[in-house]
Amino acid sequence: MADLLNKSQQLGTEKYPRKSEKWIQYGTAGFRTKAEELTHVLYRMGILAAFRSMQKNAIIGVMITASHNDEPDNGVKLVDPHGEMLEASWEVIATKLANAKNEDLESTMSQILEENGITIGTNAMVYVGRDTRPSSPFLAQAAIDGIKSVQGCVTDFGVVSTPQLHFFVTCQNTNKAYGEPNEEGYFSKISSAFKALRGSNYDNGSYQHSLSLDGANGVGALKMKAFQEYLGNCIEVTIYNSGDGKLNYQCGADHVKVLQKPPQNMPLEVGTRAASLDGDADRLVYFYLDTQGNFKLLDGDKIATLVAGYIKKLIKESGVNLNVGLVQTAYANGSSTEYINNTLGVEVACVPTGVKYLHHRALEFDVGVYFEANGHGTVVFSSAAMETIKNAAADESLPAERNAAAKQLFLLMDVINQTVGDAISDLLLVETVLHAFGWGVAEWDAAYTDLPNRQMKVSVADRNVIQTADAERRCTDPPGLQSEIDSIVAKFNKGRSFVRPSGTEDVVRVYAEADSQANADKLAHEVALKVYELANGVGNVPSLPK
Ligand code: 16G
Ligand code: MG
Repeated sequence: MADLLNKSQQLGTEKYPRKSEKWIQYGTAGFRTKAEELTHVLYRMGILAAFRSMQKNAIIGVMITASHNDEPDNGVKLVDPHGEMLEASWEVIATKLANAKNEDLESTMSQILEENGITIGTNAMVYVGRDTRPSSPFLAQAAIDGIKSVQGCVTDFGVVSTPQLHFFVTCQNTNKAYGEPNEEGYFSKISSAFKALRGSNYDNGSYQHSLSLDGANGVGALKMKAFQEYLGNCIEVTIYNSGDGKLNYQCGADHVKVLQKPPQNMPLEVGTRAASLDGDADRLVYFYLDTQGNFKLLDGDKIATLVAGYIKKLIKESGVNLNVGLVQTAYANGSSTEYINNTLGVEVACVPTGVKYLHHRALEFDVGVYFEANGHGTVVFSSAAMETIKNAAADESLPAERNAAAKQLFLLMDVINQTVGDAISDLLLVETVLHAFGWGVAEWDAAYTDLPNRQMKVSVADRNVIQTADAERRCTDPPGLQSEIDSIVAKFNKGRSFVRPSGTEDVVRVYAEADSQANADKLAHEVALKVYELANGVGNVPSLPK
């Protein structure tokens, strides 16, 4: 073993050395920074994925992507056996391995093996996937070399969306009970359920089976194109920003959500239903121009409420006894939470930002719908719920209406990629619900009106001086900041604001909502100034958003 680790260190030092002392941390979405600073990290994460696979005796995934970030950035995250994010205790181990000095690589590896009771040589199998960034192939090779250096086996899926990789990992680790671990398996599972739900009437009421899609010039555009072969003509998706331009540049779900404006290169006519994916296709937002030509955004909150409402209806109609819960973060628009409580009558939970928190909380419900306002989310069904739905769908002795609703629920489970938020699967889910309700985009939007809101960033000397509690809704440190925020908020009608350190960028984020856009801007600005003052702001003093 010593010999093997020694050779692995040698290859690491020669081919993928750590070139600077710069500290790097496994954050909310793995490691993410300039691609050129990541080669040693990728090699080491290959090693770590193999170790994790040996420990769990299961397939582990390595996804190379920086999601919605610009092209010079890249990143890597590990996918655990059930398709979920890497366990928190291993994030610490990942950070330690990534930052080990070149000459300490071998000893750090030995220590990880020993502390986690891992015997090297046990079969390790790692699935590797990457997004379309120019830096991704080289980084993927570094990861593959890392895996092989400790005798792990690799399946390289090439360019795939993040949720596809999660899907493949889950399929293989469930002995294919969840599906076939390849692209064909993914496309055919989702598309056959989608087509069966749609039937032969592609349009219904105000719903028309065509939409415009902004592919963010990323992997989602490629995969949607390939998907169209399977979907046939039951839905017409016109793809813009389909890969000729720069990844995420002036387009993509993050751009649309944060700037609240349409992507470039997409003609938008009044009433046309349009959607944006992000760079690795795990986020989705919708938008349209209303009859006055105003840009209207339908974000993750709108998707969550639409989907939860539909699932609740089907559960009721089928007569199965299952509870539905909805999980949000502090970023959820206040109007959405009010609508869920007062109109939908669905239990709602709030958790800190980051997919792992939402996913785990959602698993506590029979049927858990989770979405971040930024458009990342999915629906998870407990095994008992899946069994109940399956039985009701197969039970022909049920009254026809109940059985039909159960059959729809059963099919709906296959449209959904339960392993993680998946923009393409979510898009087909939204389209299914709109089709079933006979709704156009305006009817969907009419459920509730978002409170105007604003997000700002503040640069501070050390963002970790901001500590939060209560699912990031309150700030416990630095002392006095929360009471200042409280008194600012109190001046605004329907005001709400919170601050939190970003998990992906070196900034503090400020969120504010109020009764008008001008007030939301003003509230965000006043809070940003307080953060700057009390948390050691650096650089320019925050200015009022334009
Ligand atoms: C990451 C998270 C996303 C979260 C975002 C917040 C995962 C896979 N992704 O992209 O869920 O919304 O970070 O970023 O967990 P921030 O901490 O910079 O605001
Ligand atoms: Mg993403």
